[in-house]
Amino acid sequence: MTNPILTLSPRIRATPFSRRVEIAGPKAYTVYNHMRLASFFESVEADYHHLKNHVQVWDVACERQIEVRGRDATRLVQMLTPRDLRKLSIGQCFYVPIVDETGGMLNDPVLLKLADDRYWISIADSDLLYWVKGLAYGLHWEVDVIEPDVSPLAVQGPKADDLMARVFGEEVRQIRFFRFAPFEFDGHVFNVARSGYSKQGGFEIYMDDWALGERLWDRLMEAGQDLNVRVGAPNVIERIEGGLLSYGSDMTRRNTPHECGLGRFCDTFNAIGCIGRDALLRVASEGPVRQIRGLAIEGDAVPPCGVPWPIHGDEDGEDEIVGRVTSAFWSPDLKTNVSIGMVRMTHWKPGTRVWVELPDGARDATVRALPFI
Ligand code: THG
Repeated sequence: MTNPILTLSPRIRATPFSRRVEIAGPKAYTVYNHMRLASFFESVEADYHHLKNHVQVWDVACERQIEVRGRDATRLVQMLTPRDLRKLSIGQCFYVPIVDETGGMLNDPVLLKLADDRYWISIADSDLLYWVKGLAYGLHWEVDVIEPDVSPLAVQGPKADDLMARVFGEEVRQIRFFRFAPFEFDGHVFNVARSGYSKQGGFEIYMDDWALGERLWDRLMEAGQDLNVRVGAPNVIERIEGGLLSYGSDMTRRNTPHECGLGRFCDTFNAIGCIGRDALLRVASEGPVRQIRGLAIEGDAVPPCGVPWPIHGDEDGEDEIVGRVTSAFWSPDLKTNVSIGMVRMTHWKPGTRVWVELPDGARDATVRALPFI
């Protein structure tokens, strides 16, 4: 690693692609599901422009899979989420809120149905495995819960289809959004989905044999030379503009899916057996009193949002804290600071003027609908 700000140890797990990522020289890493995740390479802004114009390969092995398998697999997975899984078919992905008994968000994974008795839960950054294993054990159901050797590799950007077609064949272009299918690579079969943590389009390859990681990586990089392929990573500017939330930052166990703007992924009434169903039926009928919003923050580029920044607003002539900003960055395309925060109902209407308390002073801001773009 070029800039050893992060002390490495086996506790911060390497991925099948880590040696390749290291050669590319990320300028920062973060830790996600106890695993390395590069933050950016050239600069956050340069990576952003490149992602929007070309194609990038991302080591997102940290999107760990929880495999749920067995006769009671469907029953157990339905217990985890208020989304109605009877509508999920084999070969399909669902973005699913996972909630506890109070309706609090535990994770916001992508769920893949591999077979009637087999699922992958592609998790965000929280230790969901223990919740699911605990339920399976406590219920004595016929189900196995494991973390398999699966490491997603994302190919994102407007040229992703062209690059993927060169490596996996023209048929990859036929994969529809949030669907997946098996594709062959050197005699081995990987699930390939049209999905990913960007709004630029692209795929995720569920690479399930550690030994093939570098070969797959090298093949993509070679095949994409004239497409200007680069190593990349989920980009904070692009994902804020696109309204993609980050679990642990933009939402925690203290938030319901409705507060997170994820009510459209809940069919709580029909999600029979779902943990937190009663709590969610209540909040769904009453409606949340605070909700995720975009905020355009005025002035020069903001510093990194390391701790939530209080949002202040006028309430009957008094200055009150009306929310918190949890993600923020300068957007070169929108020429303002884009941010995501939780905002109280009194101030959540787009266009509302507020001010944000940054570490280096106050900034005027305007509430915006998500996505920005
Ligand atoms: N892909 C996979 N696993 C993941 C992520 C991913 N696990 C961690 C993290 N990302 C989970 N969070 C999200 C957040 C948003 C989306 C996917 C995973 C997403 N949302 C789309 C949107 O909001 O526009 C589409 C949702 C839909 O319409 O169903 O893609 O990225 N494998």
